[in-house]
Amino acid sequence: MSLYLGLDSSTQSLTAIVLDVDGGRAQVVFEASLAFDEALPEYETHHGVLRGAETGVAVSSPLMWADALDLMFGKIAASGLDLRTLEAIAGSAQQHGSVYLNASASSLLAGMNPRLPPAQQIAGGLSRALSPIWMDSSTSRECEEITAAVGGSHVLIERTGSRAFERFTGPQIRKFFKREPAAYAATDRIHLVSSFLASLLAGAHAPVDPGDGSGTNLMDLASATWWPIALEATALGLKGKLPLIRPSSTIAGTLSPYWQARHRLPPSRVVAWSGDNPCSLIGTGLVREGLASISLGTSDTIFSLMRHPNADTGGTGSVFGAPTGDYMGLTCFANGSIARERVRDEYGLTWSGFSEALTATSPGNDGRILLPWFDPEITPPVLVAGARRYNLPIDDANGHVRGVVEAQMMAMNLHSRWMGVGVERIHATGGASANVEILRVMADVFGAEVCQFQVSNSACLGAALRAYHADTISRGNPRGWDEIVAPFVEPLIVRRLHPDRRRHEIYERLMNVYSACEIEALGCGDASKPLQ
Ligand code: ADP
Ligand code: XUL
Repeated sequence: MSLYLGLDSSTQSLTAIVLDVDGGRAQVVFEASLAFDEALPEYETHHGVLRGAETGVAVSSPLMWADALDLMFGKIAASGLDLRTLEAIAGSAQQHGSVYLNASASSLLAGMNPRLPPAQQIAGGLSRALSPIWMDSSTSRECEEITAAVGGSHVLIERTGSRAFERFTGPQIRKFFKREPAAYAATDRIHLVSSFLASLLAGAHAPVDPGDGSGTNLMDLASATWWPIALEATALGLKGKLPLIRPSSTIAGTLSPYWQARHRLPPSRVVAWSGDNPCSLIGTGLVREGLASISLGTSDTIFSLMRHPNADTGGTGSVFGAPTGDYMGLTCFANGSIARERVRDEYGLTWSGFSEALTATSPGNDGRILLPWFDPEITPPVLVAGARRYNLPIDDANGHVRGVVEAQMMAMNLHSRWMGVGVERIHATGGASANVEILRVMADVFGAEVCQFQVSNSACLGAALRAYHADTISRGNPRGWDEIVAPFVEPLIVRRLHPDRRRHEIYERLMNVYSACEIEALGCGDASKPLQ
């Protein structure tokens, strides 16, 4: 019996999954989640986020993430599991967010007192109190500056896999460098959320993996190294402040004496952490081409594995490194669960009322269309928030429920075509994948089979599987990804939804109308021509 721990520090919550692996078989023996707003109210976040006075700013507290780890280890230690066989720990984190540390951080990380919680001990190691996160859309100017300095968007896309996106770490670093030069100069190390939390566990600076490094606009995708031209275009002296980039299976260190003593844990291996989407790729079993996953979390994302980094020259989506050593295409939508919740709350519904409204309305929504851009949107880029309605009265609750879900699914379909994946099967994950009625709309819009999983946090499951995989490598007995994922992820499929041909035809026609509405709302062209 060997135990492997996966942690997922997402926008709103921290989740842990422990796998018990016996021979080739694995089962989930522990799963727990804590929501930041409720578990750590002193940080005053709303859905895990703090909004600044400046439009588009979205930040969160790295100290809150550290305290959440402590609370979670407390739960794991009290679970009754025999943790002496906890071999390895890996993690997943919200992508793009950055944590700024000064030169005292190394010694603070290494010398923490196990009698005290982590946050108060590392607070002095921060050179910036709050971390910008992926929901931040305040860096358009920096995106333009970086794009121009590297020689244009096509160059940035070709080298890094993405155009400059407001939420990506490079533009965020540039804004900090310009606005707070003294604090930038006092910064010794800039971590991603993933590498920061791995560093906290290991008690020493941990590397960034290519999956999360590719969400920075700073990494050369082909060589998985920092790209000097992008570093220069972003901020002075940046190279010396970034962690090393190392493969996802790298052992970053051993669980530090702090965590061992504080929660009576063994010296488990700490595996490099990655982003939540690369981890979800593993947790939904996408180690082969030709499948797609849709994650309905705080953000909605659609992604699939790529053997070759076929970047999106149109600039809609991104190519990231995958934990398998391959690549993954991804398109991200900011108005995911938060938009669904907005509609649910606006009309005083519960999730079951939301599902009933979907059942009570017809595919196509009788011509009612909602563009659910309640917050600034990433895809398509909408910097000034504001929902748009077509034939949809404001007091029409059912119309809004179907409107938000249909718009999200049609947008995902239209804006993932650049990946060139003929989607026959979609693996659905994220909190809202628990909702079968939402998955039914997904199946019908895509005309594809949709698989629902028993574990809705595939990022966390993927992290636990990464811990297992890296451990087999470090023991000199490596197991292939197929061998790790196939026997484990497939049995977790609890439901398969098949598309209805007639409904799919309705959506195929409606998608032209929907994309014309997007074009019209964006004011960017002739609405009679559909988006490609
Ligand atoms: P993240 O990991 O990005 O923080 P999760 O994947 O944990 O988010 O998803 C959390 C979200 O799932 C909640 O904000 C909620 O909106 C949504 N959710 C949970 N249950 C349901 C449901 N039955 N129907 C629709 N959405 C749901
Ligand atoms: C992906 C993205 C989001 C975050 C959410 O590019 O910005 O999916 O990773 O945690």
